[in-house]
Amino acid sequence: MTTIITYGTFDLFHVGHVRLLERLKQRCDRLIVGCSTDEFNALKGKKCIFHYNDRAEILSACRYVDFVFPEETWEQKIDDVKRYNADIFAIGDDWVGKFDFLETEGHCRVMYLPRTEGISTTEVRSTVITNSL
Ligand code: C2G
Repeated sequence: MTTIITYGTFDLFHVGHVRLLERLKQRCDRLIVGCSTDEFNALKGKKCIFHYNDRAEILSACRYVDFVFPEETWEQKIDDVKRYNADIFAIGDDWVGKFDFLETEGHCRVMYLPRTEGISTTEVRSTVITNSL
């Protein structure tokens, strides 16, 4: 039983998010996702279109995702890895190197997967705004 843990905002859920979750589920038996709360996103300088409850419900409805929990701080990852018995921490390569400490300190393996090019929440947001003018 291999468990992968990942994190993200997942606002305006798009094919880039779907393909990342699909590739992660191909590498494990159980995929657990930490979804950033609105308060934590404010710390990240992000304001979402969909609030936490909606983003978490959308993630839970994705067939690749087995469990969703709130991501409230940068510091909670080590505790989460232990709590959920995660074997692997994985995330898109826009974060490459940022979470290597989880492996070097012996908590779990770390994996960065290539992002899906040509799609992002920021682009979706600006396309919607442009098209509604
Ligand atoms: N992603 C992707 N391809 C895209 C867009 C996003 O593979 N075209 C991946 C990102 O690399 C990330 C996940 O989808 O692994 C979620 O992306 P975001 O919602 O942008 O997450 P972010 O705000 O970067 O939060 O503690 C870590 C943070 O919570 C990550």
